[in-house]
Amino acid sequence: MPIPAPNLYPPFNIIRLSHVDFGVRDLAASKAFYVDTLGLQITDEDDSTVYLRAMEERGHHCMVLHKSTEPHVKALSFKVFDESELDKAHDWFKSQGHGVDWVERPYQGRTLATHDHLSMPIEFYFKMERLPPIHQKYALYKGVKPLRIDHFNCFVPNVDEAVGFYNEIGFRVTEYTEDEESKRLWAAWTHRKGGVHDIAFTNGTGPRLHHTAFWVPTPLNIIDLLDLMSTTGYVSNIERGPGRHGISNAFFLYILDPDGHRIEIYCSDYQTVDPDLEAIRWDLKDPQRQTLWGAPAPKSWFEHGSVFDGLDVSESNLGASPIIAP
Ligand code: DHY
Repeated sequence: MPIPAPNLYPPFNIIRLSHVDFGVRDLAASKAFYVDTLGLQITDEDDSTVYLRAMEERGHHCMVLHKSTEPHVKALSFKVFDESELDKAHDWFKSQGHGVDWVERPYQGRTLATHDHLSMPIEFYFKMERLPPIHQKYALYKGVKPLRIDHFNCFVPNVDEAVGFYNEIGFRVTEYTEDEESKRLWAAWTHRKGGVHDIAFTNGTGPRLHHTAFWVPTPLNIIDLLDLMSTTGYVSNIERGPGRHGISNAFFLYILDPDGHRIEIYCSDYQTVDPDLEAIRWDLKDPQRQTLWGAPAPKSWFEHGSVFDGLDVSESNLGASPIIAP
C-alpha cells in the first residue's frame, strides 16, 4: 500500500510526544539506571513513584516510574496545543467509538485517556506544571546528558493500518521501509514536531512498546555512556550500537533498563517541518537502512518489547510476514 498523503488539517492539533509511564519492579534499581547512569533529573518522588525530566525540558516530567509487580507501560502521552484542542481530541475519539476518560494526573491539567486503533493506551493533555530552566546549570549534567525525550517506537502487527490511523490524527510520514514483494510497510516513522519522528511503527507482535528515545548533545556523550555502563555493572544492558542509522541519519545506541524497557540514545536527525516534505522510501532488503555502516541489528531487537498494562498480546497479533528482517 502506498503511504497516505499527509493530513495537514487534522481533527485536533497534537504538538509533540510528551512522556511515558513505566511500571518497574524495583524503584531503587530504576533510579540507579535513569538518574545515576543516564542523568535524568528527579522532579518529584515518593515511595511508589518517581518523576523525571531531561535537561532542556521545562515541563515537569518526560518519564514517570511507578512501582509495579510486573514491568509494563501504562500509557504513551502527547501534548496538544491548547484546551480547545483537547476537547476536540475528546470529541473525535468518542465519535470514532474509542473509549474516552478524563483522568487525574499529578502536575498536569485536564488529561484525556483513550486508546488507538489497537487499544494501545494513549493520553493527551495541554498543560503541565512548568519548572525553571536548567539547561545552563552545567553542574547538574550527568551520564549521557539527556536533553529531551525524542520519540516512541511501537511494535504493531500491521504497519499500514497504524500509519493510516495516526495519519488521520495528523502524524506525517518522514521515512518508511517497504517489503518489495508484498508492497506492505515493514516500518514507518511519523512526526508532529518537525523531526523524523514522534512515534514510529515496527512490524512485530503488538501493540508493544519497542523503545523510548532521548536526544543527547553529541555522539561523544554516547561513547562516554558506553564507557560508564561497561564499568558499572551494565555491560549486559547494552543491546545494539553505537552506530549511525540509515533511516533518520541519527547516531544511536540501544540499551535496556533493569526491567527490560528499551531506551534509544539518539543524536542529531534533521528538520521535517515542511508540509510538502517527501517521505524517503527504503527497501526492507537494504541493510544500510538500519545501520548506515552495515552492521545488522541483533535478533532481540526484532523480538523484545514492553507490554502495555492490561493489554494481552496474543499470537493473533503477530506481525505479517516477514516478521523478522532478513
Ligand atoms: C531506525 C530505528 C530507530 C530510529 C531511527 C531509525 C532504523 C532501524 O534501525 O531500524 O529506532 O530512531
